[in-house]
Amino acid sequence: MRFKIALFGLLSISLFSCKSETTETTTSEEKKPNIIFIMADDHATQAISAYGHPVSQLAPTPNIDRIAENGALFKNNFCTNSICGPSRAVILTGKFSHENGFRMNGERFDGSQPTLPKYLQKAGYQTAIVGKWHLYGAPQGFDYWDILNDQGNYYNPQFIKDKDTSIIEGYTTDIITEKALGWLKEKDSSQPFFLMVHHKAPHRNWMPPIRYINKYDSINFPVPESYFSEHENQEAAQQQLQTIYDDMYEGHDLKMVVSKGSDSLRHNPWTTDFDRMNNEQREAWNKAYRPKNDAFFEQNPKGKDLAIWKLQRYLRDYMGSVKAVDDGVGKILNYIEEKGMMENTIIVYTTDQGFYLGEKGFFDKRFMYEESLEMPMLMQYPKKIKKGTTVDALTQNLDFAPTFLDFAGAEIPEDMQGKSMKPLLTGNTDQNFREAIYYHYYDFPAFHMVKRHYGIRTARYKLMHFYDDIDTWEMYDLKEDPSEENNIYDHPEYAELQKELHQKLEDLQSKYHVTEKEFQTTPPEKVEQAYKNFRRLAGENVE
Ligand code: SGN
Ligand code: CA
Repeated sequence: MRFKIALFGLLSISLFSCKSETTETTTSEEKKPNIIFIMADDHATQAISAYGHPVSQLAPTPNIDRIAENGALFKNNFCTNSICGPSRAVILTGKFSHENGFRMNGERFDGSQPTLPKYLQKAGYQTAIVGKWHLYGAPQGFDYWDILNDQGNYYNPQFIKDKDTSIIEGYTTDIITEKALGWLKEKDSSQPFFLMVHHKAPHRNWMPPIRYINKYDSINFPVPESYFSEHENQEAAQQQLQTIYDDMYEGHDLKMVVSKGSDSLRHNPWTTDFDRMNNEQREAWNKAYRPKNDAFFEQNPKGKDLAIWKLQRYLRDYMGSVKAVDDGVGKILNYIEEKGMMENTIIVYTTDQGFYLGEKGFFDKRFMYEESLEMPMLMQYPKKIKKGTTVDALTQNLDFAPTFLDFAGAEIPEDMQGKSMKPLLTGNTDQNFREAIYYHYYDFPAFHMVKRHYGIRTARYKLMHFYDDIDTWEMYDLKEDPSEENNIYDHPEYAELQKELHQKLEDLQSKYHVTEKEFQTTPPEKVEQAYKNFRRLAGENVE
């Protein structure tokens, strides 16, 4: 039987090898799966319709949802450190930030360490990455790479390939999709492949493609109940700078203009996102925004109405940017289907961390509260994963690398701290996959001024400690209080639970080798200066 399959494999290679990939040779049972890892930037689970949140039902993502329909939807997947570069480093290494050395944005990833693409290369894979990298330094372990410069821009972005930097005309999400398809068409079809497709969207400042600028104008998205929260007993939340109605830049983020009939933006500290558009793009952009900006002046909202107006503008732009990502996912799925490669290709959709769509009044991420802790995760692999699977276990981005290596039949290195999720996907549901996840955020003082903190989350409870220039504990019962507004840390009736969670936290810190050096603090004058700098950048009058 095996002989026949092998023979047919050979035959089909010789039949088709002269053509450029009309069908892939997927006949052998042993064939390693291809892996396409599509990751957006800051795409909240609330904005993916497969997750069922009301926001996403008004602006659905049918193509991303196809992945869950064809395979699995992870219901409890979390990041270990809710910020871009660090999350990417965790995905590449299967190790926590304190072990892979990349704790916060702006640091440099040590690319010489062992990573997932390097292990996959050893296992016989061709590896490629297109789109956002954001780890500084050239990618290592990739046979092919073509990456955005730094954060990238929505229009006419700069890409870096080998030693060349060039500006590519067009809309970034579409360009990244095209680059991914281009590589798929050209790669060597005799080897399995690992392709990372990393979008910039829907990262701040949420600039949709021209085709979707007006897409959601008539939609009123639901205003979260916690939109005007005063963050009682949540000192770190009281001191953040990521509230939509207080901290968004009216020009750069909200595309508000100085006066009726004008195209001139209000506060816009970096002109580069708009200045780089060509005349045609700029004209189409102004034409689309002018009527809605005029309507704003006629309406002239104030106070809470203005805050709600800002939320609507934010969500319409955000969902318009998401829509282009969804188109791109559809194109990749269609291509794989057309080429008959579905069966043997693992296709993943995820994002680097969760995001706030107005919950607690916030945008951005960083906090260990649910919206930014959660990471959407959808995975299909028809050969091994049943359609419509849901995974309830507590999984993390830490587990991605071990999972792919496991599916690729490669050994999982001892020092990876994550676990393979393969058993959860292939029917051997392990009820005890993980009792609690560990989280640690370091990026303070920095953009949005979210204090350093760490904590654990079990299926029902969360315990976290904010430190640096403060020292506060928070604890939540997610079943009773899913929006985390009632900090029960010092409530006497939870004293026993508090003790248990502290014990679990200590156990996890010791299991993952978290040492004293992870709890450094910042001199107060530096913190004060940073608050001033960010307020000034936001256009406030600060001496
Ligand atoms: C930029 C954004 C911030 C964002 C960080 C990190 N400001 O600095 O709002 O938190 O990136 O984002 S912006 O006005 O320049 O867009 S991350 O996804 O790279 O972690
Ligand atoms: Ca991000």
